[in-house]
Amino acid sequence: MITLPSEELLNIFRLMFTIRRFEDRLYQLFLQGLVPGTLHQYQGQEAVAVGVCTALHPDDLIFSTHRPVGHGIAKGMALKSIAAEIMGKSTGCAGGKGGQMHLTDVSVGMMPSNAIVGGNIPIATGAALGFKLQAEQRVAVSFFGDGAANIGAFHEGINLAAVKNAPVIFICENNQYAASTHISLAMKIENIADRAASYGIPGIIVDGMDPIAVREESQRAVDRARRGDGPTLIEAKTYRFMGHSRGDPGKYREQRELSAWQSRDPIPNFRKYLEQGGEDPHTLDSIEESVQQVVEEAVQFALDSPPPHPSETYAHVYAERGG
Ligand SMILES: Cc1ncc(C[n+]2csc(CCOP(=O)(O)OP(=O)(O)O)c2C)c(N)n1
Ligand SMILES: [Mg+2]
Repeated sequence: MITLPSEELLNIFRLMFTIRRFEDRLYQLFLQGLVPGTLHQYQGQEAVAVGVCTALHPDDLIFSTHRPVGHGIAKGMALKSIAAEIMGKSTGCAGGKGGQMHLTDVSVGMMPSNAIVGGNIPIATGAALGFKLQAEQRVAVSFFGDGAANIGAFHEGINLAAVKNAPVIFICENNQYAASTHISLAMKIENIADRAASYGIPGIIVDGMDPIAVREESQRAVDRARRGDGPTLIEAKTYRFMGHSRGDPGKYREQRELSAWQSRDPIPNFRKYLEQGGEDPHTLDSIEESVQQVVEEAVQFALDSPPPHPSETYAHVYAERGG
């Protein structure tokens, strides 16, 4: 088990708590009719985004999915720009025209998230190949779900990364379901990480409810990629506490199953772990309070922002000729 300085442990706690609080607040806003479109929420999976992203440098790139809020926050996106985007406001990261599935801030390494299941796997591989060809010490990370592991792009992207020793880390967040389909109905093997053997790269299984375990395995994979030893496939076993998207009542899963995973909630459990390790509960309380404030400020900013101007409708659709 790695030992991290107290400052880093508190940062992990702060980031996970921020994701949870922000997602819960977005849900309320959705119920108030203030979120156009739908939401794909990340509650339950926070330890994965935070464990991975705290192992990265600011100029490393991450590639996310239709469920990108946790990844964006963990990589350092400003909550204001996420809140405004999700509420369709002109101050959002995509000018309010992308919505919840299209979050980006290239300045912090959050590449535009991609709602095509499995779509970012070859793209992250391409970015990593670019780093290698330009002899840059950066790495790329592709986040995707268990459902994406059955898409053709998974095979093509990982195989190419493997043969080219590209500095990329593939993070499969196995939350057991692709929409309403349980993983056992979609594949005959239990562990997606086993597929790494067929590409000749390491395949690692990690407890996706434990941020330190995720951090440790991610660090190993990042170090390996930076050394020039190629990609790793990490399968994080996790669970989403909410439905697939906001219209999903989740009738395909048993309350018993949900409760069992909720008892492994990474946030209260990590708080307990920190307190047992001697962290002052008042410090943790004040982190929670300050996060709450930052979330409210972001929401207020989004509420106060104007929608995109109609004259912007066709802006950013085509590149300028010669531009
Ligand atoms: C290529 C493609 N097929 C289908 C969809 C519709 N779709 C959106 S999310 C999703 C399920 C994805 O499951 P998984 O990869 O496990 O990610 P999770 O939602 O569990 O995070 C589907 C089928 C899509 N966006 N892209
Ligand atoms: Mg899934």
